[in-house]
Formats: sequence, C-alpha cells, structure tokens
Amino acid sequence: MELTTKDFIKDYKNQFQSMYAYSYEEGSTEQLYNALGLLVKNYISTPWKETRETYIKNSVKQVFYFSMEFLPGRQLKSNAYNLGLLDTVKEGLTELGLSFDELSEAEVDPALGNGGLGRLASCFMDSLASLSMAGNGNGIRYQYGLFRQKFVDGYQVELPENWLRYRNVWETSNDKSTCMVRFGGNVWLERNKQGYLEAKYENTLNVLAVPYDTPMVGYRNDKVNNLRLWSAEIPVEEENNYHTIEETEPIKEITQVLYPDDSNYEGRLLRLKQEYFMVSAGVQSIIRHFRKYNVPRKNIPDKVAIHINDTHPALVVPELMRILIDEERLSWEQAWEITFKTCSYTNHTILREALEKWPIDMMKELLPRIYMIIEEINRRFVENTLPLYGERITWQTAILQNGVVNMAHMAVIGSHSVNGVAQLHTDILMNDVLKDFFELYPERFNNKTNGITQRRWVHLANPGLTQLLDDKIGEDWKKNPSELKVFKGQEKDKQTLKQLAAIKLENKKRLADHIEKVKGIKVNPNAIFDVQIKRLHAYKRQHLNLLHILHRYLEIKQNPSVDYAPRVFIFGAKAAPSYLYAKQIIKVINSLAELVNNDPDVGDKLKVVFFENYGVSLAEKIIPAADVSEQISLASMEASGTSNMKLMANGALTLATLDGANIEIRDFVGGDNIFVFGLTSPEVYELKAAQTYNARDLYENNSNIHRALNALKDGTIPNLQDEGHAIFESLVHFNDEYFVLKDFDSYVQAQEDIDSLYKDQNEWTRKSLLNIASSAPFSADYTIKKYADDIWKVKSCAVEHEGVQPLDE
Ligand code: GLG
Repeated sequence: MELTTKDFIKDYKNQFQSMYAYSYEEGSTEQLYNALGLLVKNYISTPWKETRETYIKNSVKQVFYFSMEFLPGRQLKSNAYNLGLLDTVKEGLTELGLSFDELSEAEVDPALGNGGLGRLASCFMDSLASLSMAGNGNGIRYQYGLFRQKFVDGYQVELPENWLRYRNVWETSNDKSTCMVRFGGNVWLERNKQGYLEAKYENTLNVLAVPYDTPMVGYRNDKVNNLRLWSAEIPVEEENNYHTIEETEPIKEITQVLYPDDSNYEGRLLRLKQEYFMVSAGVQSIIRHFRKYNVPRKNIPDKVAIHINDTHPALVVPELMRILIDEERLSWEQAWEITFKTCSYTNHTILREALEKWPIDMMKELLPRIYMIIEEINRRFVENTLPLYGERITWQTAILQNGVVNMAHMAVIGSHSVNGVAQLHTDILMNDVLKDFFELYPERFNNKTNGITQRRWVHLANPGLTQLLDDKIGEDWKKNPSELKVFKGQEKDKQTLKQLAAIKLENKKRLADHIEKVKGIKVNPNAIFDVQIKRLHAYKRQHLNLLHILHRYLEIKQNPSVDYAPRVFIFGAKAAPSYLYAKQIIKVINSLAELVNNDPDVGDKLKVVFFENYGVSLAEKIIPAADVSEQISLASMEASGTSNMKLMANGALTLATLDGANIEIRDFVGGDNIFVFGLTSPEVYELKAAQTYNARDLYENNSNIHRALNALKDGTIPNLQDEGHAIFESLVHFNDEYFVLKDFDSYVQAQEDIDSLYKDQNEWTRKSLLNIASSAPFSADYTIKKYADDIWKVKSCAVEHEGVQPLDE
C-alpha cells in the first residue's frame, strides 16, 4: 500500500482527534496506541472488503481452520509491516515526537491459546493470507485469556487475564452474522406433511453466537483474510426471560475462560459446551456463506474445506451432518459424502491423557440431536467395518466405546485426511496410536511438518539479522524463503561471520537489559544464552535441564576453577494451574536460581533466569538472543515443537533429543551442526516394552546423579518445602516415567561439547549461520502450501509478482 509520511501524519492527527476530541500531544500512551491501531485498521479495511468480495465473485474455494485456540501475538507491528507501511508509520510518529516502539508495547498480547497448538494456528493464518489463499480462522473470543503468571516466593500464582478490559482495536463485531446455538432440551423426529423426518426441539437453552472478526493481513499482496471468534450472548428476543445476573451465567460462562491445560483434557461440561458452541456457530455461518456461491449443495466440498485442529472441534462432523440433513434436507448418504469430503483432521499429540473422550451421558444430555447423529455414524461404521475387518479392529476403532464418545475416532472416521505434525509423529500415529485406523484407511494418513512464519519471527523480531540477510543475499528470501540457502555460501566469509556474531551480541545485550529490568539479575552478554521456552510438562523435561544446572553448580562448588564457559540458563514456562508436579518444578528452578545467582563462588559461570508470564511477546524478545535451543523432550513424546524452528531460524544451535521436528532439523542442518543426545524413539519403545528400566540403580550407581538428586532434598537449595522431595520421589521411587536419569549422562556430555565449541567463536558462528541458512523448510508458507495442495485443494489467488512467490524448495 502506498502512503506518504505527510499523509500518515495528517491521518493520524485526525484519527486521534476524532476519537478523543483533543490533540495527540495530550494523549496517554494507551490512547496514542488506540488511535494508531484504529488508523492502521482503517487502512486494512479496503483490502479486507475487496478480498472478501473477490473470493465470492470468483467462487474461490475457502478453508475454515477450526481451532479452540489462536495465539496471534501483538498485531500492530505485524499488520503495518505486512501492509508495507511500517517505515512510514515509524517516520511519521518520530516527526510527531512519538516512539513507535513505545506505542506498540501498549498493545495487549491476546493469550487465547495455551502454547504450540494455538501459535501454529496463528502462523498458519499469516501464511494463508500471505500466499493469497482464502483461509479463515474460526474460534472462541474468550473473555479471559490464558492466566497471567506471577511468581511469589518462587511459586507460580495465576492471575486472571482480562485482556478485553482494554479496547481491542482489531476486532469488528459483526451483528448481522449472528447464529443461534441450541443446548439440551428434548429432541424428537416427526414426519411432516411433505414426508420428511423433521427434528423437533423443546426446552432448549438458546445461545446467541456473535462473531467478532479480525483481519489477517497478507504480506504485501493486498489480501486480508478473516479470523472469526465467537462470543456467547443472550438472544435479544429472550432477554425478558432472564431476571437476575445469576440466571444469565450459563450463557455468559460459555465464552468466559480458556481452559489452561495444554496436554490434559478436562472432561468438564463447560468445555464440551464451548466446543459445540464454536463448532455450531462456525458451521452455520459457513453454510450461510456458501449460499452466496450459488452452486448445488453437493458441490460444497469443491468450495469449502473445514479443518479440525486437534480433536476439540471434532463435533464439526455430526454438526455438519445435522445441518445438511435437518435443515438442507439431504439424505444421510448425500450428507455423509459431503461431510467426509469437506473435513480434515490434524492430530497434535500422542499423550493419552490429552485424547478427548466424552461420557455418553453428558453428550446425550447436552447435545441430544448431535448424539443421535453420532450414534448413527457409529452404527454405520460398525456395520461396514465388522464384516471386512473383524471384531478386534472394529471395536477398537468405534466412536462409542465403554460409555464414552472417542473424539479422535470421530475425527478420523469423518475426515478424508488425517495428519501428524512431524514425520516421526505421523509414523507413531500410523504404527501405534492410530494403528488400527491406518489399517482401515491407509490413504487418509499423511504428514505435514509444522512451520513458523519468518515474517513475525525473523523479519520483525530480528531486524539486525534481516538487514544482514538483505545485504548478503538480497531481499528475495523474504518472499521465497528457500533463497535462504544461498546464505550457506558465506559460511567461510570472515566478515559475514563477524557481522553475524555482532548482531547476536547486540540482541543479547538488549535481552540482558530486559533481564535486569524485570528480574533484577545482571547477566554477562558474552555468556552462552541457553533457552528453554515452552509449556511446563514432565515430558518436556525442564527437570532434566534443572538437574544439569544443579550438577554444574555442585561442580563449581567442588572445584571453583572448573572450565565452564559462562552460561545463562533462561526459562519461560507456564504450568497448568492444576498440574502440581509442573508447579513444583517451577519452584525448584526458581529457588535454585536464587542460590546460584547470589553465590559469589559462581560469578559469571552460571546464571539462571526464569521469566514470568511467557507468551508470544516475550518469545519475540528472547528468541533472537538465544545461542542454545533446548529441545530435550523424551523421544517420541513431543509431536513436533515449533520453538525449535524459531530458535534455529534466529541462529541458535539446537541441543536436542531425536524427537518431533528435531529430527528434521538435524536432517536439514546436518549432524555436525546440532547437538544430539539421549535415547531415540525406537529405544524408548524398546525400553518401555522390556520393562527393565530401573531408575534407582542409576541413582545408586551414578555419582553425578546421586549427588544432584541428593541436593534436591538435603537443604542445598534454599526455601523449598517438599518440592525437591517430590522431584526426587518421582525419579527414584516412581521409576522416572520420562527417563530423565537415563538420558542424564549424555545430556551432560552434550552440554560440555557446547562449552568447547563456544570457545571457538568463529566455528560457533559458522554453525549458527548454517542453521539460519537451513531453516527455510520450516517456513509455514511451505507447510501451508502442502496442506493446500494435498488436503484442502485450495489455490493461491495471487496476481503475478504479488505476495509470497510460488514456492520452489
Ligand atoms: C502440540 C504439541 C507440539 C506441537 C504443537 C503444534 O505438543 O509438539 O508442536 O501442538 O502442532 N499442544 C501442542 O502444543
């Protein structure tokens, strides 16, 4: 978009004055930000409208990405950047005596997701728009996002995240597109005069779904897609039936809070309500939208793709069936053909506790019509499968099992495509978790390794690196990430390596300042910045990291002249409020930090920083400054990981088990440029099957392990209650479910290898360069291109030379 600084200044002054009726010079930071955000949104509104109209006019096939979580991060900078206005805006503000950076920090970071799953959804939104593909998000407008984390005495405390307390300038409430969603009551089928079976309802709870639309701006291509988040409200015509605030609660609570557990499903009625609410509103609005296309209903799959992001939206399958049968009057067979061809499903985890299973009784009571349809889908599935595959497979794959509705099974049965999020993960789905389904429907299974948007995570988060890349390889990589590989040609160029090291150091200095500001800890920017940022979970093994730090500390105490390169261990992680063990790990790390950071014997050799309230905005500060990327989950447990990709793209060296996408990272960057340790996935499977693992043996016979574990409970670490004991117990008495002790030695060795390499700055930076240059395959642009080609069958609507280029790998 074209805009002169002069015009921007004029627009901005007007915008401010029209909102606040005084001059911008008197504005508070929040007001100045609000005016800027709304002005940028005004600039977006034209391409937004035009994109929508073009899709309809050209009858373009659209993807609807259904997800309970989106983590978009702050949008001002990214929107201005994608529009091509960032420099103009910055200049204009400077002329007005304002600072863009200060204003942009005033934006709330909407935490409408838990972690990787939600952030992936947002990276995908960015790529869809940037590839000029018609891709919309469908989710929930939670009134409270993921809790705000604080540490009190080293313990995690959760505060409500009332992000809508401030004005959200990006959303537009779209009253004309509301839908009605029904819960509970009685439902029966009645034959009407035309001979149709009609679903009749009585005593239902009716909830009005109000859509809030947020623009998803493509990169320099005048395309703006839509993220639609639904809010639950009382239907206007029923307002008089509600007399007290309490009576309105059952409706208001539906979109009040995001469930804060990343990997454990909670079988709570409210969660099921949320899922159906989002699904029903989304599907209704799609069918309504589809009418504008004026094509026969059997062609819905040619015009619409619905993606089920993890099992949470799997009720799409029976809901689409319901609408097609009850409202569009199609036969079961026709409806099924459409549903199955329209839906596709991504699995994001193999953790059994995260695979949703809803009690049949609950489903029946809350969603009586939907349950009838699920029963029928299941009946037909069993009828077809039994004669061909026999009892065992049929009952193991059925949707209804032992009193529960198995949501993963429903998603697989109702979708034409099922994918995992990294090759290893997809292999595990096919060979283990969904093995029986793979036998039934091998053609449905495919892999789509995750990706990240370089625009947010490199162009914007790391301007120094971006400038260097522009200077060294030209700007093509921004529209065609595969160009990054050209950077490999500079691996021996001393000058380039020097510049790259200087940029990293600058980024580290900036993070060091931030650490000092928010944590009061002084760290040496020349130390190795070693980063583990992700949700706290035992399978991700932050406690392995913790044990190694403790080991280092004890070594230093024993031998103060031990040759360790100075290291800053940086953590960011929220624990689910009900996940006691994860919270205990946080507490122990915090207490260890207190010990280590204040021990004069340690000095620069070791510092530990645990940031509070990790989220997208903090990640943008940490990632460009990282030297080491800790990806240390027990092999087979992390479906993919995505922070591993962001850190690599910013030149961190990965310290990893062969898990999730780490394997692909190693394959692309080469085994010499990554630090790999620990059991492999087949070894983990073998060890589990053999049942020979004995953690106590390791504790008793390995002196380093013995010493570190004892330090957890002998008072070495100050201010602990029973948290150190709890970790000790889980590892020694409960036999270390995630093989932390088993991998300990090889982890310590890999950490020492890191020290040695870091001493050779030139060699370190060369490897860092190779990581950056090999990160292109993890661009979400590629991932989305593959989803589009293989699963959704949607095409780019790009006009030539616009937006992200046709991709060649
Ligand atoms: C999951 C997995 C991650 C994965 C992410 C996105 O645990 O390994 O990278 O989805 O696919 N719940 C998650 O964050």
